[in-house]
Amino acid sequence: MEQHPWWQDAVIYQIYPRSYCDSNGDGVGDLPGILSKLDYLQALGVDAIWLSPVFRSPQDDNGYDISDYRDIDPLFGTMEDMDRLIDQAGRQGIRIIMDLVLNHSSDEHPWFREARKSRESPYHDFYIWKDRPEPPLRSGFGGSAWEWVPEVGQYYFHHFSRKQPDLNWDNPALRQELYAMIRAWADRGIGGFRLDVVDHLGKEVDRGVIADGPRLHERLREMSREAFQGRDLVTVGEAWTANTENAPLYSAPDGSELSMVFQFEHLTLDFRGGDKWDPRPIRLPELKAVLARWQRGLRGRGWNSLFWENHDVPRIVSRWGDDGEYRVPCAKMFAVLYFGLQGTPYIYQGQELGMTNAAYPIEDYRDIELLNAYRERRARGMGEEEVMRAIHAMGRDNARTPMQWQDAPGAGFTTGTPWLRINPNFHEINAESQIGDPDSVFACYQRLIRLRKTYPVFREGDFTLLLPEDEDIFAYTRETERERLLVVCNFHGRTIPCPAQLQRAGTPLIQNYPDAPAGLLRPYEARMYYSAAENKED
Ligand code: TEU
Repeated sequence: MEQHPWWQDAVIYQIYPRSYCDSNGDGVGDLPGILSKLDYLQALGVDAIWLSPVFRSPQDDNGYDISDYRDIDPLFGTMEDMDRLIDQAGRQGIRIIMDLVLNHSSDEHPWFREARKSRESPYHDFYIWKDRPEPPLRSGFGGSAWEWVPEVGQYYFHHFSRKQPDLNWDNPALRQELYAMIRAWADRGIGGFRLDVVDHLGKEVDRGVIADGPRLHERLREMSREAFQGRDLVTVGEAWTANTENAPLYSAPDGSELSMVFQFEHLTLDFRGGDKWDPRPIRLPELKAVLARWQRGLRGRGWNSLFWENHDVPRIVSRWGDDGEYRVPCAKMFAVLYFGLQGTPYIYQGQELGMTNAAYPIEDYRDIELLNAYRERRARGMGEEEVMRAIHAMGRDNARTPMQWQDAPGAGFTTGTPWLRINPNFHEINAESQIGDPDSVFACYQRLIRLRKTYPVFREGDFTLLLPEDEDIFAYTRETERERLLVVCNFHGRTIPCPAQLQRAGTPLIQNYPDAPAGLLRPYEARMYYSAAENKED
């Protein structure tokens, strides 16, 4: 069999550290908390943990504003905790992936503190300055993307909050500083990196081009040469603008750029006119078309990241499924659906329990993007109810609520006051009640992870979409010369007929109802069948 990198068989678990497990009662999750959950993660079966940023930070955007790339924020622990985590996780077969925010730093980073003092400072050119606020760009978090600094008589550019000044990637000295920092982490035993807004690194502000700029791929190849190659790392770039044309560059099999990218074509389908705050219902054929295009487009030419959730998007059962009556079968259906695809699956903390979106009054939210969106819309005269509907559908904090470990005060997350309100459904939805229960969402993920490690067809099989126009059924096959996988999912909450071609074809590997009557698919029913050359008749 051909050699393939470890991350093609891997399942990666995302931890949002402030919401995972709080060991010291300050209401914020921390590294010792994560250490205490390694047995849980090992039992789940994941190969790596992607940690959202734990670097030193004023936490304006929950750590996506870094003031020291070479230190751990005291909120999360110490460098010794980090070393212990890398070491202990390694012993349990789990690699640690760190989240590199290289597009911008915090305005409290020493580079920026120097940069804003004088135009003569060698650090001034580490950032992007203009004498006038032009072109008139808008920040992704609302307001102008330009901020005036009287000391230098210039504006600096910030695509995100004003506490997140963009780094000037045209400056070779800056790039070398970043590469040296990455190498230092790799030397500490880090297993890989997630790169925040990686598609912004080739920006040309003068022309108003932020994402997917002309020098992007040249930059990524340089970074790969200088910091990644020869080190057995997994690297995954976050790229909202990735498409099936440029993804083979990002994830070229020769390793010249990154291992893979997070693409968002499927997760932006419901943005009406591109506006995430104005979501619309999706039609299943649209979703199938997008995912099928990615499966075909990257076959042999790149590698897919597979995911429904992360810390920026809603919980999938609440977004496109059912977080009420059919929550459990629905959570399993989404699990089966994406675990059968080609690529590396990511699980966002709590997804393995079928956690749902929170919906709070505005006072209970903390996220800068969410709060800015609320204020902006209210100021524009939009009604309270309409604004809150959008916030409840798309606000980032809805999926950032603390991990639900047990039905106990603080949900087993904290003994103190949680930084963000715990979803009140923790009495019903929590890890303790699911571990050991063969019918739980947790057990479904556990099994899917094991299956991916058992059958090469998950890594290699050729994808074929079945019934592309069907409004309810998402079905596909994955095939090699020796093996065949058939995945059949009812994407909606009503019972429908099951076409003959989708009826039992091989050994059932997994299903989310106790039986599987021919001819019918019940609400959110999911089935996965397997056959191999030897037992084709099975
Ligand atoms: O997100 C990139 C990004 O573009 C987000 O603004 C995203 O569009 C938004 O959350 C969706 O509504 C990354 C991080 O994942 C996010 O948490 C950070 O806030 C952002 O970069 C800035 O670092």
